[in-house]
Amino acid sequence: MKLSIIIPFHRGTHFLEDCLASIKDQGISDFETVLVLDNITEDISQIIKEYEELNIKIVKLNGGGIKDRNFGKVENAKFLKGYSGVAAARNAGIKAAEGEYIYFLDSDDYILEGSLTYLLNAVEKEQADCAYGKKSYTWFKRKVYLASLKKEEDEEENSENSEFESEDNGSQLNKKEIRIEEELMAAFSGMEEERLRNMSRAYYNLLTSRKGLLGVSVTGLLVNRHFINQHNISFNEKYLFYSDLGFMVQVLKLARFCHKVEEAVYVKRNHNDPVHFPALKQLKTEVSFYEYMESYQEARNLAGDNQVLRNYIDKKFITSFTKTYARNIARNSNKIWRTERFQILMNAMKKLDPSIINKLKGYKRRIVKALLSGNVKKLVLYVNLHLGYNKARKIRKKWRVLSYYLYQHYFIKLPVKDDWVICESFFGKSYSDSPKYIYEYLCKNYPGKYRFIWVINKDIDIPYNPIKVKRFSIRYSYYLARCKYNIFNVRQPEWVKKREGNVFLQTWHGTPLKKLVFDQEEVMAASPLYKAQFYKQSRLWDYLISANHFSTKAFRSAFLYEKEIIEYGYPRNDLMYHPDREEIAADIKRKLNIPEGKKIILYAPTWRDDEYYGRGEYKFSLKLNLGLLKKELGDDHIVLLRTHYFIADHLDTIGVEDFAINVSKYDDITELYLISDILITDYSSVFFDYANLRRPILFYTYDLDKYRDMLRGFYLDIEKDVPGPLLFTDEEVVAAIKNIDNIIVEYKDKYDDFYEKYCSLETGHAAEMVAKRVFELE
Ligand code: C2G
Repeated sequence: MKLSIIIPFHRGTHFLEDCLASIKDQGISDFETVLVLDNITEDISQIIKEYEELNIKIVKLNGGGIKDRNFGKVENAKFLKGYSGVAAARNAGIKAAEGEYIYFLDSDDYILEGSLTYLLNAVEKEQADCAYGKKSYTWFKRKVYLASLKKEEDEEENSENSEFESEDNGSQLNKKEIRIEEELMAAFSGMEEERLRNMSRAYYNLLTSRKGLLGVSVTGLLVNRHFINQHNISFNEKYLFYSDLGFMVQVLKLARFCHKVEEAVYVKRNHNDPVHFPALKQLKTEVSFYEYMESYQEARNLAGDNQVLRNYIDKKFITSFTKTYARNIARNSNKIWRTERFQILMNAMKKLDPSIINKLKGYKRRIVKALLSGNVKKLVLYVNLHLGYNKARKIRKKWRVLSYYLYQHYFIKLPVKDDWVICESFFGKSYSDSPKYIYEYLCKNYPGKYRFIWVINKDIDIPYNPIKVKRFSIRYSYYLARCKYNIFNVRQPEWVKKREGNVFLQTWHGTPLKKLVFDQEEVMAASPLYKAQFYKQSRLWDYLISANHFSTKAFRSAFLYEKEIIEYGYPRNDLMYHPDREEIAADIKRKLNIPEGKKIILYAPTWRDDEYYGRGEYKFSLKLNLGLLKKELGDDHIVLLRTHYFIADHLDTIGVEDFAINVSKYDDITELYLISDILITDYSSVFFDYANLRRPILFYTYDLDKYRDMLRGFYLDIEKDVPGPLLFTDEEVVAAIKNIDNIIVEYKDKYDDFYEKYCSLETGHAAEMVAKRVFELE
């Protein structure tokens, strides 16, 4: 047999499925998949059956490894219970393997098409002992990642400048690689140039990863099994984190040749849910420092007389010290860093070749010298100066850093004001949503009782004359620190602390159709830390509002929220039940210069996770043909275009100015609902709110399959449960509007059921009920 793919598996069947699917797509035949089960709790029988053709060989671990080690205090201890560890799993995998070659793949990662063939061809052709591919990092599941690669490819192809832009960087050596090549050239004099270049790239990849020694990994490595057995190379099972290092050092030291194959891509998938599926590196134990030091010393010994390898390992150690450990010595409140751990680091540093230390410059040199001379005070001083200087540089570049700095060091020490209330809606982008309605209720009914601060980034008038501050300004962090009450409808910044006496009211901003946070597998344009951050931030909320039982249930699972959720309906929906809503609507129409006697269609689509410029800035291209709509409906209709607040693109209404009005900048969408006769949306939560008016709703879902299956997943069966038709073309939209009276009749029963389920808690007094509850008013 040609190949054994070794996969250690502990938990996360959704990861495993992607991993196996990627093997299936390799188009190879003479291989086996050695799946090593390490104390699993999930049922995988169905998956095994489905991937029978992968020739799966199950190996069950029975103890040993790190199973009985004491890791001190561990944040996620439950994940270590009964776990033998990846080192034991890989050793067992090697033992069971029968292939000529071994490939290391982790159950939470996957590989791109053809990777194994490229690697196998390369080792055979070059008679190498091992081969190594490229690594790609993502937090997307496979389907989404492949689609995003395809999109990139298409865009590159379509781009006019592509021939100028797409210089192949893969084949060009960067500065670091050139230096490594030179070093190797000296070490392995006599080796053929081409081979040397490849060898150097393998060293580069395996030993110079950004992530320090922890980043040294066997994943993506194809290695000859006889070579492994002949040299007795194995993983040291006592390590939880650093077992790859020793293994890799032995392979590199003993391999006649290690081939680098650019075409073989190993996709390392970042975990975005450390609460349920932490990656190994997301487990924090008290022993990781000691394990690091031990495995580092062991790796040095294993490198033996191979000076080049040893130098790499030492340089990595210096980086770990200058980047992480020195900082811990200066800033960590645990004294152990300045005593015992300082000593251990000092002793290790003393063993280093002075020529490496002499090459260091500036800050790094100063702190390494301070360590060597055993001077803790000096080291702490240098680190603090360095960090202070960096902070000052950041402040010069970004005011928000200063604002945060003042918050953390000064404002937070001032007393909390019991009658101060800070309100914010959609990151200060508008005066709107539930915070607005709760605020207005309080101002009107309790004049003078509270002092209000509104976070608003633009210059607009707000009734009752609150103090206005811009988000992230210094005044913002001042008030944030001092207000007792905090009302907001999206998450607060991560650095906000909850002070004694603080009351945080999270109103949220919609009944969810699209799956949220922990119910969502991928969080595309957001940071991979999104779920972890969300979890931390939502722990600080005291009250969360929900408009219906359905939302309450969804928030519980999506936010892992256990505190009370108040189900009073949405304050922002009160307006639709206001006794004077007719007059209010007439005023809004006048304000917007809307001609009398025309039917108003509000088009309010949502954003797409995969179309973005940067964080929080999304693209939107209008798929509604305004020219056609104007031609067919223009005599008695007008359209209000309303993009989501994340959308950065401006909609083009040139040529249809008298028919389409862009109301994307209008603050409060509830006021727009009130004046509209028909709503067209897609997957936005706006229809849950609009249904309060019992007016017709159309769904222009031109990209339904992509949105539902690939990007988000829905809580509802959109094809069955929504109170209006799904439309896929402009013609269907036009026809539906012309036929709106029949649609109303057709959807009447469905609409009634929908209203009952999602709107029946609304009384028009949600703001009052929420305010009384949260502010403990009579
Ligand atoms: N919104 C708007 N204009 C749009 C779309 C949305 O003003 N064209 C506002 C509405 O108040 C809506 C809210 O933004 O209720 C949330 O918009 P969604 O499109 O639902 O998207 P998202 O911001 O992802 O909200 O649980 C809430 C949602 O599922 C998440």
